[in-house]
Amino acid sequence: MKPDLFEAPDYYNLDDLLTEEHKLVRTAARDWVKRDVSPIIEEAAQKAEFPKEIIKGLAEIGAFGPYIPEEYGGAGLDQISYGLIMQEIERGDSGVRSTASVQSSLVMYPIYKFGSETQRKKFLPKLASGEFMGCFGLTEPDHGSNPGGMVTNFKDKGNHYLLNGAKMWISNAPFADVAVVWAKDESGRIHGLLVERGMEGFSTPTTHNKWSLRASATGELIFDNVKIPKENLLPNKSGLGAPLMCLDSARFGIAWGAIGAAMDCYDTALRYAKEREQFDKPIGAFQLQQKKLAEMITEITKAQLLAWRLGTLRNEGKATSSQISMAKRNNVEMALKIARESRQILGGMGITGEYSIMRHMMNLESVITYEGTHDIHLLITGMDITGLNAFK
Ligand code: TGC
Ligand code: FAD
Repeated sequence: MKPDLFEAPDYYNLDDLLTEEHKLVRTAARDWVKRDVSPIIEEAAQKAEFPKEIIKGLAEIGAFGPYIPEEYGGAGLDQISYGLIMQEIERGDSGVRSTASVQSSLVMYPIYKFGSETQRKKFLPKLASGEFMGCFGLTEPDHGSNPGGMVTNFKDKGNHYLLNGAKMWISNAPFADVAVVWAKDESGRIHGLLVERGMEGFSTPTTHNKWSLRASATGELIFDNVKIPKENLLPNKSGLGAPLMCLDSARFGIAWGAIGAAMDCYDTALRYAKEREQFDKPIGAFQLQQKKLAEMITEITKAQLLAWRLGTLRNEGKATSSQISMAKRNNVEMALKIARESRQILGGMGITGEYSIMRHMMNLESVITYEGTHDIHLLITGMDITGLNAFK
């Protein structure tokens, strides 16, 4: 793979909207990605292996629990810092950002928000340092967009719960030490359970043959009469709203992360267009290529503004779920379109692993599907503006 020459575009001087702390956090993440991710990520993706050696670095840049309070090992940062970290990581690879999203928003967040003090103290510091890795089991083979229909369930056996069922498409599952699993009790109410590796009847087979997110490990979670200690139930919230609150936080991170992937594609294509000559001049001198590049930077700038504003709303506790859906949907589609256009600017070179673009493009096919598909987010916006529910 070519050396990482990335220079971040900032067409509207959005850096002026950031604090010194935001910039420091971003610089640390950006430098780490250049030093520790870019040199190894293409080979990891080609081999379809999660590069475990980056876990320590992810913890050091604050990517595990950026907004979780420091007393639990988190970085105690605001939402814009969280977004900037996700942006920088996904600039390197969406699969690496997935690992961080899951650990932070889908594992640490529910333990922090819905867990007991004992659960927080037991798990959060270890998750923040990367000593423990976590995963989040909501999706099932027959219940993806409609998680409320889940069939995974647990029964109260007096001194423990008995868990049965299966989850699929679970990021980090193959190596996770703890899984936050959503399952129905005997009355059909959804609860979160902490399922630990080594519990009898619990297995995590790896999902193979992915053409997308190849550097992220995906797997299933199988529960065959797993005895769950009662203290492993998250006590402070039940119902589908609990996992959906986690998804709000992760979707916010994706809205920022996708900008990173888009920036990397644009920056690569811009450099290539200025260097590559055909018909005795740089291809960037042709109006058709300029149109592509000019539209890309326009869309990136709009996405940056959307993400920044959403971050300020999140900091004030005012962002709605449908605002988050709009940003996730818009920014991921924007990134995917930019990846496809950038790929064309590189001609044949664009399909090789010499450049990051094709990897970003394939990764983004998962990003536009997980955490709520492109269609689902559109319907969430539709429901919000019309007051009419298309899901029921
Ligand atoms: P509905 O009846 O509308 O709602 C059920 C309850 O939840 C409340 N609620 C929310 N609460 C918090 N945040 C939100 N965003 C919420 N949305 C709804 C709602 O008020 C209600 O509460 P209550 O008290 O009345 O019970 O639910 P529904 O069954 O009609 O479904 C709505 C729908 C379709 C929007 C929802 O199911 C959905 O978002 N589906 C998409 C599923 C999804 O995103 N799955 C993601 C799986 S995890 C993943 O992909 C991780 S990838 C990680 C990585 O690698 O980065
Ligand atoms: P389906 O729900 O079957 O959807 C298929 C198609 O139908 C889509 O185009 C969808 O938009 C459309 N559709 C569905 N319902 C409607 C409707 N009402 N109106 C119109 N169109 C509709 N899940 C987890 O729980 N944890 C994880 O860590 C996780 N990681 C993932 C990692 C990867 C790489 C992938 C690919 C997925 C991951 N997921 C995870 C699962 C992901 O959230 C689901 O794939 C996603 O929610 C869609 O569910 P589905 O694949 O079952 O598609």
